[in-house]
Amino acid sequence: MTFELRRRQLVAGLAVSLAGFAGYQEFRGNRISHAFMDAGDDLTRHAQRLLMGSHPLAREFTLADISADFPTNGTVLPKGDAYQRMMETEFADWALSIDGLVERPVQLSLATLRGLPSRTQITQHNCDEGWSAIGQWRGVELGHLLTMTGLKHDARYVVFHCLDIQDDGKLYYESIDLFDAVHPQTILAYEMNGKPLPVGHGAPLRLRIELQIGYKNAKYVDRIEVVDSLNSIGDGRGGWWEDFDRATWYAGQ
Ligand SMILES: Nc1nc2c(c(=O)[nH]1)N[C@H]1C(S)=C(S)[C@@H](COP(=O)(O)O)O[C@H]1N2
Ligand SMILES: [Mo]
Repeated sequence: MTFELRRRQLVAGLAVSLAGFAGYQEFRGNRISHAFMDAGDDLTRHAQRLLMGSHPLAREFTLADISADFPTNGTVLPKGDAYQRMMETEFADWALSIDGLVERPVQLSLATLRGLPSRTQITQHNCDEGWSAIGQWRGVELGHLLTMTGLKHDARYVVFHCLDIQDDGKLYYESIDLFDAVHPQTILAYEMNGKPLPVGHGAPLRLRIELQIGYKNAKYVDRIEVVDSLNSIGDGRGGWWEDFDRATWYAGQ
């Protein structure tokens, strides 16, 4: 039996034994239907959290491993004049807002973000539609930004609001818990493969969350909101894909 198989069995076993406690914790205050839909998802996550303890890193690659052709997926050009104008001015008037349950809300220009300490990582992106690609990302650690703003005591989730409207007329968004928010490879990237982040890949700023799959990596992020519950964001399932297609909220890989 491979290590991976044994690990999966252990996780599954733990998930069952945690059902009473973790289930209660997670589902208090959530809608019942969501609780049932996401039960397996949440239990796996709780079990993984217990097993991990600290912060394992996603595998990082070398420059030679970078994919010659990294596909784009989902939105590749946000609709509307506002984004068009931002492109023309190279996002000079764009700013990232960080608000919600933070002590010091901020607005950060692209120049300011570029001036902050940065992290560069070469990682593999896995889209659940069945493709993977390796790219190099440079950006600011979300943990660094949240240290700047401070967190209020009831802060629990971080929501990434994006500026692209999907075909159902709703804005793309995603969310993660604080555990993933302070993971060292969770960055807001403004550079890909050594160049400014291309429009197709989410310019001027996108989330890279390397322990989760494709759709969690929100592109075109212009607002980060810290909340205590996801119930009142969108349809309450934690992300556009989660609302639209019942994708799992915790997409750890
Ligand atoms: N704002 C926004 N973020 C998004 C999407 C999107 O349509 N809009 N698509 C998601 C999906 S399904 C994937 S696989 C990745 C694709 O990122 P890429 O275009 O850089 O390959 O972005 C994710 N983030
Ligand atoms: Mo995806």
